[in-house]
Amino acid sequence: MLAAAGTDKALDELTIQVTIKNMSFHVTGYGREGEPTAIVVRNDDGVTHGFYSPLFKETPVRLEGEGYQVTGKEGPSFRLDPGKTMTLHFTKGAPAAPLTMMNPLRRHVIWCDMHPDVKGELFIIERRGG
Ligand SMILES: [Cu+2]
Repeated sequence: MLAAAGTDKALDELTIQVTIKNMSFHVTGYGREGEPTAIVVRNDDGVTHGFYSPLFKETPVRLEGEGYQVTGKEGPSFRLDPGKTMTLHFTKGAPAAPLTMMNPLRRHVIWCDMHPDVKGELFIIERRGG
């Protein structure tokens, strides 16, 4: 969608929902490069899970909620105890030319750094080659 110059209003934060259940990630929603995006992570399992993505190496993340941050050997990771919810706020890249339907949906892997079999993907609409 194109915004007319001078009439920009506050952009709503896009939300990606991640539920961890039965030792797997269930992901809905997507983010968009240059716009504030929130990943809402809920742990429905009976064990503590980790949440890591290489995305967090290049993009600063603000944590809210009941999770906590740890420093893993591959950069910042997060921990979420059973029954808890946390929100990770970030903006990938910078606002620039408007994105269109032609922009690709790029996948970013996510995984639990405590259980190697628990992994999934996030989707973010990005500029080609960006
Ligand atoms: Cu786990």
